[in-house]
Amino acid sequence: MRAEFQKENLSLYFIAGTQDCPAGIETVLRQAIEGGITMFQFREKGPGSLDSKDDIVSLAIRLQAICREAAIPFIINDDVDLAVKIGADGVHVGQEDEKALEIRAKLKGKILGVSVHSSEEAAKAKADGADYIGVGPVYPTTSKADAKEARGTEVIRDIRLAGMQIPLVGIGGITAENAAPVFASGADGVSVISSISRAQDPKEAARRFSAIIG
Ligand code: 3NM
Repeated sequence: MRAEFQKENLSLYFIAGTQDCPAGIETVLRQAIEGGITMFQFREKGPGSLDSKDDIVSLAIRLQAICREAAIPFIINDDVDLAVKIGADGVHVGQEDEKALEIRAKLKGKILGVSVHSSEEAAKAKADGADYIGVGPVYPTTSKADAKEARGTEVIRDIRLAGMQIPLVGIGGITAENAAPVFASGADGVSVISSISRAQDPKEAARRFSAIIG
């Protein structure tokens, strides 16, 4: 699977857990796929998320099936054991999660994404074997309680100015209306939770990004 990962998979990278989807995560994911998302990350975290491990596993399996049918990569946030158990396409971790280097060793042939907040963290993630990095928050977000201060596109530009060519998505507060500067600063894609997951019409919300992605 990892060999098939290309930066184009990052163009419109939808992230969600049950806590982000008032209309129901399976319905929202199907609609987002119809609207053109290119990758999905299951992130069951924070207030309103499921408590039961069994419920999380069975939901992950159902979401994975939806992604498989649509041939888009299915990534799990921060739970390497779950990803290995169900054969997910990859894992995404933050700076506080299990070390990327250790995960890389466990996840041969899978996609590894790492959240970074500076060009130093980006260089480390690349050296540790990340396939892509997420850089944020670009804009203020209400989807992550412990998000850092929004830095606009500054960190993305720093990373590119340092000559780093790793596949990169911007994250945090991104909507179809404010996504263009993220691409202009050198991102290969945008990661989005609420502007799709909480939209009245998630399909239309996803579709609105296509003009910017080109
Ligand atoms: N990580 P929304 S910001 C999961 O800065 C996550 O690393 C961030 O949600 C980071 O699109 C964020 O609703 C939340 O703002 C993104």
